[in-house]
Amino acid sequence: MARDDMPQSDFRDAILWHLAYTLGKDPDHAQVFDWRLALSHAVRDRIVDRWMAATRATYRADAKRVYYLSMEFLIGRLLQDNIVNLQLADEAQAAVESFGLDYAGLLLDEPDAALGNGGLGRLAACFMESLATLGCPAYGYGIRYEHGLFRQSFAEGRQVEAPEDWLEQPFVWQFERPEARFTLGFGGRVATRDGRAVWEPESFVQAEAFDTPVIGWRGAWANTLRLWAGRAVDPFDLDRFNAGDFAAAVEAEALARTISRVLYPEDSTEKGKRLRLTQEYFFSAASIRDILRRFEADHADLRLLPQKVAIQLNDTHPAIAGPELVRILHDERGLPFDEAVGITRGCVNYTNHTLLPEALESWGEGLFADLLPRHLQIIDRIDEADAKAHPDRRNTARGDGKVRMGELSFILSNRVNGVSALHTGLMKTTVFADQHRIWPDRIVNQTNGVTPRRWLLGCNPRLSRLIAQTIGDGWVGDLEQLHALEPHVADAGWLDAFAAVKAANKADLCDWIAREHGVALNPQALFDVQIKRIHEYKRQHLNILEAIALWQEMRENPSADWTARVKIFGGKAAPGYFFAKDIIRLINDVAAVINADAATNEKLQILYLPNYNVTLAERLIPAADLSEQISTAGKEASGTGNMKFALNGAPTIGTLDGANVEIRELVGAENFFLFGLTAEEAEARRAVPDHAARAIAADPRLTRAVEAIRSGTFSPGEPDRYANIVENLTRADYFLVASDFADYWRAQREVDFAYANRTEWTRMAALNVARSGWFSSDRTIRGYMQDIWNAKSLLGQE
Ligand code: CR1
Repeated sequence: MARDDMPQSDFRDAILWHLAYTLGKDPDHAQVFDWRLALSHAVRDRIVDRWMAATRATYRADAKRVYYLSMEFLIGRLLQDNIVNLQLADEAQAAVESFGLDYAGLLLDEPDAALGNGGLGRLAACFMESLATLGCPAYGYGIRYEHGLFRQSFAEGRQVEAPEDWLEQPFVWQFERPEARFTLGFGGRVATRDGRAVWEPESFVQAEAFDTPVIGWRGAWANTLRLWAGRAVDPFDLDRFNAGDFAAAVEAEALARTISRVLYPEDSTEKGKRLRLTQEYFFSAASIRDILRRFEADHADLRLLPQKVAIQLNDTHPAIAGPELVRILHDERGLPFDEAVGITRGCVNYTNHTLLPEALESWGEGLFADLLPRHLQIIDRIDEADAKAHPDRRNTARGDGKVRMGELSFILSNRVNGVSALHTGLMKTTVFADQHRIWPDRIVNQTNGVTPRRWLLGCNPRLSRLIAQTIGDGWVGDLEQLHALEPHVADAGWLDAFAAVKAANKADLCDWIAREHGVALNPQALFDVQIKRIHEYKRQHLNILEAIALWQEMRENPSADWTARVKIFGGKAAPGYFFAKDIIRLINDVAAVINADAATNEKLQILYLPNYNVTLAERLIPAADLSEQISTAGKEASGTGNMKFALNGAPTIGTLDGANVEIRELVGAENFFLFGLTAEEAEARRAVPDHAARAIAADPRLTRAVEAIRSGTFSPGEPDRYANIVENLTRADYFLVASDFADYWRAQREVDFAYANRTEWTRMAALNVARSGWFSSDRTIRGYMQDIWNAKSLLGQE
């Protein structure tokens, strides 16, 4: 094949062509890495035409565009996702195997792009995929972090963080756009000229765009994920270089690049805070300019902006986009201030993802004024006008020397949404009660969802095949069709097939764990999985306490008919969150002791898998029997892992929190293991003096489990290693671990009992699948399009 024979149709040839002409490799010497890149290029070629067609269709229709601004896009690996959405899986596999290569191995060679921390970032990635699937013209805007979330390993049970380097190798899916650059100012002062405010920044940085196409199901539509990278305005100082000061010559570039270097730098220091606010302004301001540039290319009247542009703030991180838009419209384009605010409010919407006070951003006004002096004036003016219009308003965006980003987002938004029914209700009665009273129509609910392409079709091919054999493949684009499985749940043969899928997935997981981690698991055991960020409110420590109590009871009564269990944990703790890191170490210490106990280890094993990420989730979820969703009620805004487990046939043990409530309603109370205080009861319980001590005293199992930690059973030689955890559990216990323990224990024993009747269990698991269709992110995005963005699908017009 010659260079001119760029193959259009034959996939095998396309791979060989890219191997030669894109990568410069001879097939005889190509490594897995080269083949994977060649395959990725061949796949990418099939995306480009559709991507351009979608963009052209959007221009032609002068359609309203959705802009999803998010500090995080936890996209994970893209090769398989793209192959699945283009329906190329069989072709790709055949081609790869024809070269004598292992297809699964090739897919796994891709680094996992961890440009997010957890649920918030992964939601943004699912939303991008659903926006493309639904043909809604949309752009994701974020930061192209050189180092995503840290890589986690354990040393003597403790979390060790190492930089993650996904960009050390070419990222095939991105297109660099050196021509798409904006220069952004920071600091300086605000001057007045001809009665108008003029911001005179002190320093400047450039934002350079990198575009990644996001292709929807069946390749019908593609949108753009545009990530900004920091660049110096003058990257190289030749005079300094010639004077021999080589480091100083590139200092500006190093500083500019710092902005897009890492995700969530530690914000416990002033420097960290400053960088974080710099990142937020950097990507929000670059995005606003890009949005305006695109709008102004075709429209002269800025008052049309709300008809053509919907901006979604994914949490408060991009909240500064609002004041930035006001600033440009008023200071630079000359619109009256109130009109600029009105237009901004017509475009911007805000999703709240948490009620935890420590996660609601606020900035000291000193820092804010130093970095964004003009924006502070604008915020003050808006806030004062609002205060005048509503004299009974209590919560304002300013005051106490702070800029509060939640309040700011609220007052500059057309719609504000929560992410589950319970969470949205709590927003109205707690953090935004004051605002809700004044603007009763602003808060709406959009319960989260997950994309079935990645979280069922891609990650669970066996179950997908069984479903397709049973009800056809319409469910992939219309997940509610899973309901058609329900009648089959009564068919013993079909249930056997369903059970066989789970067993095979578990066997795969066991093989991988044996290979990668040298641990042999009992595949007959119930696989009980808790994977998510480590946080006190998610209560991994409740789970490990239950494991300790169970182990103690098994030792006491080894011949009882225990249901064998493997408890699997995965998750990272924020580097500065010491309590969470203690929990990680405790789980590892407990695992070491329990796994070494020959009296129990056929019935109880504990495994903490390091470096939890999207790829690991894709491995674990299809093999899970039980989904742990045990947060303190009122604290988990929604959860999305909970939906992925249910969809893959793992019933939930959980509290009435976040979207658990809706999962339970849909799958049926009899197919969900409920325990614990409700959000209301939890609030009330906190007011009871000594609630923790009382709960512990009332429960001999809990007393004994806590005592084992206190006395050093899991930290021999260092009994006070977990003094902090013990102290917290027995005294403050804000997250009510002690209060919920007894009921959690009860529910776990119900799980044991239910799992022992395997046919009944399988029925329950299958009903979870059949009734989880509502949790597709396609449903969520339709909701946003209708209730928030007023955006239309352009499918069929490309
Ligand atoms: C919430 O904790 C929710 C995701 C996505 C998280 C989780 O319950 O599913 O958002 N919030 O909505 C968050 O990360 C900063 O806040």
